[in-house]
Amino acid sequence: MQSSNSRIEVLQGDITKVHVDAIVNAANSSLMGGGGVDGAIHRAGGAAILEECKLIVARQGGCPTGEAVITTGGNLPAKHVIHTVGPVWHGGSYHEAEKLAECYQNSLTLAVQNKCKTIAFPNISTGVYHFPKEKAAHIAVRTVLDFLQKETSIEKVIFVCFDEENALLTQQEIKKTCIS
Ligand code: AR6
Repeated sequence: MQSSNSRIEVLQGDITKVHVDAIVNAANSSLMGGGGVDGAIHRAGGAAILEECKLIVARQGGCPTGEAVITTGGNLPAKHVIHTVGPVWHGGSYHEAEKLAECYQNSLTLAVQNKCKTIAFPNISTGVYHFPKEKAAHIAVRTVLDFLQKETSIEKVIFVCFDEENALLTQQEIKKTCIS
């Protein structure tokens, strides 16, 4: 088996352009779209994504913080979109760290269940939800590496960072967190 570290990489750019089995969306509980990466994914992916989100909402009534649901990728190069809801940062005493880790764990679990081997993540919660970027990068890398150690079916996890700061912080975390 390849080491966990060799199965993760960092790209700076737009997640809607990435060719993978699934991209992850930093959504909100309504699953009805929004700004940031959520808006970009719905714009690029087209109406089919929102249609599936509406069916999910009709079935389960939205998506709680930390959980994840999966839809088609519509017109995106990715086959699927995994929508997860990150925590809003309220200072760190409201289980924000645990909830952010759950976003990564539940998204990866859903990817495995849907036979996705390659998956791309944005820096969940680090935009309008104001999770501190360094803390978020630490949680993201640690959680993904832990998951990959136990789960061999995932071949590649790409952190697609929109801004340079997140790209650098994520790279640094990967270098620090050496698991063979
Ligand atoms: N590709 C990759 N990353 C992106 C892109 C993109 N095209 N666009 C933005 N980002 P945010 P949140 C980065 O605010 O903080 C939405 O309105 C961005 O630079 O999109 O989890 C939802 O509907 C940042 O690093 O998500 C929710 O209401 C990261 O994606 C709320 O925002 C996350 O920023 C969720 O807030």
